[in-house]
This record gives sequence, structure tokens and C-alpha cells, in this order.
Amino acid sequence: MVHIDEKLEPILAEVLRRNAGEEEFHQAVKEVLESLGRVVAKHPRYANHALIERLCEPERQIIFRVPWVDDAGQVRINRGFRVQFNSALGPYKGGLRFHPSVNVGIIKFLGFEQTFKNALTGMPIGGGKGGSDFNPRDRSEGEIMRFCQSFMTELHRHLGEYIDVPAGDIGVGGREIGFMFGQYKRLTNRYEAGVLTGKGLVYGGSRARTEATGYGATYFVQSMLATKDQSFDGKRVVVSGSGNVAIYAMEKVAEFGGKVVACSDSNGYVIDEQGIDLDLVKEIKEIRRERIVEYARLKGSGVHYIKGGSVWDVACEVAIPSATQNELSGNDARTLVRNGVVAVGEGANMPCTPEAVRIFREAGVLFGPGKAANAGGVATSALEMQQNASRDSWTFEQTETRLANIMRDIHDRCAETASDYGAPGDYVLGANIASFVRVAEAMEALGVI
Ligand code: NDP
Ligand code: 2IT
Repeated sequence: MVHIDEKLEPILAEVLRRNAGEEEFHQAVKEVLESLGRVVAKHPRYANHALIERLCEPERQIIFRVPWVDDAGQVRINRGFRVQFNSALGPYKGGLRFHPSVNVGIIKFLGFEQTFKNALTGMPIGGGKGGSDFNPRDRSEGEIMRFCQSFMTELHRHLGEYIDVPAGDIGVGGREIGFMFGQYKRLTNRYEAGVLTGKGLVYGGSRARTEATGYGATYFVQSMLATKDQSFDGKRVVVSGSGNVAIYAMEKVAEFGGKVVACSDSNGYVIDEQGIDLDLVKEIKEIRRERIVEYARLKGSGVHYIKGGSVWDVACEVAIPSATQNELSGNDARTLVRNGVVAVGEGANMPCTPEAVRIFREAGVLFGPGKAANAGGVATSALEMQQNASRDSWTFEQTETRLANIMRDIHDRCAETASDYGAPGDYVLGANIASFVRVAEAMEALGVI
């Protein structure tokens, strides 16, 4: 059960009442409020001027119609969203998700989490998130382009390098960012590179942005393991998903000497005891855009494909859930603990259910929450904005070194904050408090707005 300080209970009650039915948003707010009792006890002024209430209410929510024409000439309608959550620290910043499950509650939860995540990076970026219930699966490139153009035709009036800077998320990668940047440029007649991140290298993108979230999550887990004098070397690792975050987490784990034995997509998972062949996953997912079952078909003997089921049934010492919210249940957590998991780093946003998180914490498993562990993506987006602003372009090594330092700083700040507040090793508490204090200080300074 979630325990909320009695001073904060009315705030949660109001969030539940005002955002009825938005379960993921409720879940994200509850988890943060659960951590804030200790802050308000130490610094009562943070409860003044309805600061926490304001932090739970998005500054602006935009919902719009996205009409487009499919290859058969039929008109289709989707719904577009952008939730501009908090701009105390900088322009709204956060990804766009294209997935049939998208609704305003999911975008709100992601925007709320993003506000804290972005604060943890120490960079001047506020929090926002957007997307659409458009399903890109099995759509032709022409359909994807027309959808992106229609989506941006409405969204562009709400964006700008000093206003709101989107990037990718589930279903939105380099190809989609390119189509959206092209349409933004055409509509505004401005080559405003800093309006989107995750761009291709030839038109203002940053080296290492594609790799950044997965690499960053792996750096974060490496830092957690180091606190117990452990490393990835020789460890069995399971990564869920096989998209952008999963692929580059697997790449860095292998570089650090770990062995990734399983990964998945929404249809099933593959187990390869030889270690997942990453070139093949990249070929299947980034080039052919096919299902992970192809991995088993192409590799043949020695690889198992399990349709449906849970990838968390595969025994491992490190788990990096990198698919989607609530993909790792309490039962999955029990299985992982029974199988000897020592560290879990959330590559995705809120992939572990509250029950799973409780089980990991009670079992003493090192647990890196998404807003800390996956912050490397947005941090590198902020580095992309820096390069765009200075009309510069850094080397891969330079950018990755900055990323590695940022991840180490985030890890250390979460760990120190947890210790300062009497809960050493509790990265959930550390991440929530460290990020809250940064946003709260800025909001306090800016007055009641
Ligand atoms: P991609 O679209 O590249 O990949 C998503 C992967 O997760 C795919 O393998 C997909 O399988 C699987 N997946 C998605 N939805 C579901 C679902 N409902 N059930 C089971 N599997 C699912 O997205 P990303 O890798 O960019 O994002 C993954 C996670 O990481 C998300 O939670 C995102 O918010 C988070 N994140 C992303 C960042 C980024 O920079 N891209 C930064 C920080 C966090 P399938 O193809 O079958 O749908
Ligand atoms: O969840 C996330 O942090 C992202 N999807 C990346 C956001 C960004 O602006 O790079």
C-alpha cells in the first residue's frame, strides 16, 4: 500500500478527482507524493503557495484532430496530444509517442515524470510529452509521412526552441522526426534546428542521441552495481523490448562484459544462450521493421521463441525493462527475485508496477527508477539543443563522455539525497526528492504563476 503523508493526502485526493479514470497518471503522482512527506517535514515552506498542487496540474494541455489519407484513399482520423507540464526550469521538453494505447492520462503521466527526470539531468529543460493514438504498425512509409505532416501542421503553432521541444518515444524514431522537422520548416519558413531533437546527423542531430537512453540506463546500473563492488562482467542480463532503448542498452551491456540472453516485443520473446546477436536485432528492427520472431527463424537452432508469456521468466542477475509502462508485474518481480536478480534499471518509463517496485525494495535489489535511469536520452537531447544553439557539432566520444558524466552525477545525487533523508540505497526516494527540490526552488522563485 502506498503511504502518503497526511498533509499531502488532500492533494492526491484532488488529483484523483480532477483526473478521473487516468490510472497511469494517478500511479505516477502517488509514487512521487509518497516520497515528499520527508521533504515537507524538513522544509515546510515547500507546502506553501499550493506549490505541490501546481506541480500536479499541467500548465497547458492541447488535444487536436489529426486527419490523414491512407494508401487506399480513405480518410482516417486520429487524436493528437501535447501536455506542456512544467516550464519552471526551461522550455517544455519530452518525447512524442505514437501507439494505439495513447490517451490523455498516459501523456499526462509521461509529462509529469518528464518534469522530474529533466530536473535530475541538471540541464535547463522543463517537462512535456505528446503523441497520438495512431498505430504505425504495418503502415507504409507514405502513410507515416502524411500522418507526421498532418500531426505537425497542428502542433507547430505550439512549438519553438524557447517554447516546447519534442523528440521521439515509442513509435517515433529518426524517420518520423525527419518528416516532422521537414513539415515544421516548411510551415514556419525557419531552419530552427533546436525545435526538435533526435534529428538525423545531416540536418542538425547529435552524435550519440540514438544510443543515449540505452547507454545511459546501462551506465546507471553500472554505478549502482559499483556501490556493491560488482560490475556487469559475466552477468546474465535480460532486456525487455527490442526498440531504441532496448537495442542500445543491450549494446552497452555487452561492451561492459555482460551477456544479454533474452529480449522481446509485444508478441513474444527470444532466448539465446549464446548472447543476443545485436547486429541481427538491428537488422530486423531498425531496417526490416519486422517482429522479433524473425530472430529465431533466421538464427535457427539454439534459439527459443516464446509467443506471449513473460520475458521475466528468464533467469538473470540484471533486468533492464525497456518496453512500456507496467510491463513488469508483482509476480514477475517475485520470479526475478527467486532467480537471483541483483539489479533492475528502468530503461522504460514506469515499467515496474508499484507492487513490483515494493518487492524489489524489500528484497534489497538495487532498483533504479526510470526518471533517473533513463534520463540519458533527454540529457543528450539537451546536448543536441546546445550544439544547435552554438551551430556546433561534437564528436561521438565527446558527447558520450558528457552522457557518462551526467549519468554518474544523477546516480550520485540520488544516492546522496536518499542518505540525507534517512533511506540509504533508496533510489526511488532519492530521485523523487532531488528532482522535486530543484523544480520547487525554481517555482518558488518565479512566484505564483
Ligand atoms: P520503440 O518504439 O523504439 O520500442 C518499443 C519497444 O517496446 C518495442 O519492442 C515494442 O514492441 C515494445 N512495446 C511497446 N509497447 C508495448 C506494449 N504495450 N507491450 C509490450 N511491448 C511493447 O520505443 P523506445 O525504445 O523509444 O521506448 C521504450 C520505452 O522507453 C518507453 O517506455 C519510452 O517512454 C521509454 N523512453 C524512451 C526514450 C527515448 O529516448 N526513446 C527515453 C527515455 C525513456 P512492439 O514493436 O511489438 O510494439
Ligand atoms: O521519455 C523520455 O525521456 C524520452 N522519450 C526522450 C525525451 C527527449 O526529449 O529526448
